[in-house]
Amino acid sequence: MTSQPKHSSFDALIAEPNLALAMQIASGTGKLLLDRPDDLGVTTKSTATDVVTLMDQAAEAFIVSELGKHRPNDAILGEEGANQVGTSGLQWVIDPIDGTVNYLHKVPHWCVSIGLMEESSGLALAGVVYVPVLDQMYISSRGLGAWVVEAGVPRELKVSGCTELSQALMGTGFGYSSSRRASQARVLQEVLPKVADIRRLGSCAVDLCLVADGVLDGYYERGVNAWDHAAGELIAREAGAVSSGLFGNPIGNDMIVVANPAIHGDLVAILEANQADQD
Ligand code: LIP
Repeated sequence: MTSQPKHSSFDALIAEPNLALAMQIASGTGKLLLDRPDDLGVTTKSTATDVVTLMDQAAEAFIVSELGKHRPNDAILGEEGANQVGTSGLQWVIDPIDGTVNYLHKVPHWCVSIGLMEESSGLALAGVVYVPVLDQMYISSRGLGAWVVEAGVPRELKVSGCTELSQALMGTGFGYSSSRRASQARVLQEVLPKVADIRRLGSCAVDLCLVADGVLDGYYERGVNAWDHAAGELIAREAGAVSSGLFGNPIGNDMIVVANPAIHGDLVAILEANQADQD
């Protein structure tokens, strides 16, 4: 279980070269994605509801090419298949569109997510989550706090002060297979009566940034991948959130629970009591 509340200077944060590069690439990717063709070339991946568009692929190709120009020795892992080995010990973990279903349906909550990890430890070093439709750039670098830049104006991020789970607005998400969704519905049935309300906004990375901003009090989900949470989880922790899996496990595909420190333990307890890390 990790948490690291920090206070930071925005100037020190954006002077960090890896973060500055990630911001520049995320901004360029956002521009590319806002210029939508009429035909998005939709196909499916793991199930009939797991969609991918030509724009996911074009955006990933753009990010990989930009990283290749500026950081040729770093490894890259991307949702749409990028898997490059590096020699620097650093790995970029990218999701060109987190919230592809929202992108397809023109719901604004989709983003470009770019995280930088230390390969040996798996520690997140920097993260950018850019929401192009809302022009919100959420950023963090390890130890330097978390900020959002909205239409050019920076603001430091801080988790909510909610102290009662019964008052908490909780984010979650659902997987793409019916069997996974059935078990997530079972868990939801137990969580929903114990919180103020639930939001399913459709992007893990955006949900994590909303926890960082105190808009959501917490977020949990089973089945998300490294590219979904690499950047957002760092941003949430640097804004004061606590992050963990269940039963003492680290965050991962089985479960991610990220919430303000006052409610994280109670949320974990409900999820553990309902074995939410299993189908
Ligand atoms: C999606 C998430 C969403 C989650 C889905 C999926 P994609 O990512 O961010 O919140 O519930 O299971 O992982 O497929 O849009 O990149």
